[in-house]
Amino acid sequence: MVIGVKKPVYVAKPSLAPLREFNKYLAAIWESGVMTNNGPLVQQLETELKEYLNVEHVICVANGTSAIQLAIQALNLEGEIITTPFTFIATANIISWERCTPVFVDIEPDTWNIDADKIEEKITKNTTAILPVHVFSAPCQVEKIESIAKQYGLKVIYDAAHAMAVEKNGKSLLEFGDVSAVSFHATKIFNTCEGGACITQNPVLAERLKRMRFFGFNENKDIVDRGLNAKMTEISAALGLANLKYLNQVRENRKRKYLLYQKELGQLSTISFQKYIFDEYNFSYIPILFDNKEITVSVIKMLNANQIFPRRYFNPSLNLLKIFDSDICLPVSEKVAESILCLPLYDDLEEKMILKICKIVRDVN
Ligand code: T4K
Repeated sequence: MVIGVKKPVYVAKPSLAPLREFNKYLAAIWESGVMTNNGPLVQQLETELKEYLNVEHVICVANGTSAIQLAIQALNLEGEIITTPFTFIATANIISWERCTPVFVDIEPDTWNIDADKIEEKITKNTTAILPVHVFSAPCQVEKIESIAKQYGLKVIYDAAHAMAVEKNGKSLLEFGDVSAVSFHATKIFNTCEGGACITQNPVLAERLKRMRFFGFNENKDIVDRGLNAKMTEISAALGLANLKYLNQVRENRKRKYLLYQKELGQLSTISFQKYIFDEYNFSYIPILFDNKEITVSVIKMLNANQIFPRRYFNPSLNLLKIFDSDICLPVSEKVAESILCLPLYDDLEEKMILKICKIVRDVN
């Protein structure tokens, strides 16, 4: 059955401020000629993000992957890093890229985040850190993870790529851990085209992260540390400044659309939604878990036939990838990864399209 759909509908589409607002910042760049190297717009974005999130230090960087990379370097990590297999490839790849070993721990069956109760059994004398992901913005068990980390003297880096604009216990979720690494990629709820940030409450670590993203230079351009080039450009910062003004609006709008999906699909006995706490979620994705892989594949086929392109975030479970040389079986993650599907969700996705998508999903089930 193909229901009339003209333009392709993708899983994501960037949230963009009105062009004229971006242009105002671009005009300033054209005037000054300052395009990069931690210029005034990057500094302004860091200040505005700090205020928006109510956190101590925001260090804007080139992308979410380099935010994790810098955190690993700044904390001098080596050996084994405990992480989740249910995430985007970037999380485990950057651990391995930094010559550390990702050690996968299975996930909770309802939140799909790392199962904190299974972390301790994977800690060895070589473990230096825990790197959980707040997947689709649902907070991990941050208190439990903090207490394990304290007990064993481990560092904690949160891959908070999805977790912009989420609060837990009245404070930004990004305050937890030694560093939170956020992504501002084009497909994220808040975007700077490519971009990301390290968030930390630790001033010494913040200074190190700033140096390391800039070849190891200090403010006087003395070379005082190791480093790489992970700077955000002024053009990205300009887009961020324009987009930040709309972030609350974008979040509210996505929440409405998410809830419409939930209302339309909630009665289906073959699906479940991620478990989340209403006020601790940013509704930037609409992940649906089907009972089995066969239904997921049939739904994808039928949506594709209607020019609708959902995505299997995150399939496969990363422990199954040969590149990580891990021969363990993680049944919960493998099962979730096999049957998960993220449906389209973005600002100008029309309600009638959501209703169509839900009808197709219901018809297959
Ligand atoms: N940790 C986690 C948990 C992450 O999810 C990610 C990234 C990272 C770390 C790393 O952060 P970054 O280094 O990327 O900042 C997309 C994004 O590229 C990636 O950032 C994101 N997670 C991941 C979940 O989704 P793909 O491979 O699905 O991208 P792509 O190009 O297939 O885009 C998906 C859809 O979005 C397209 O069908 C159309 C739409 N789109 C895409 C782009 C690039 C647009 O409308 N405009 C665009 O410019 O990874």
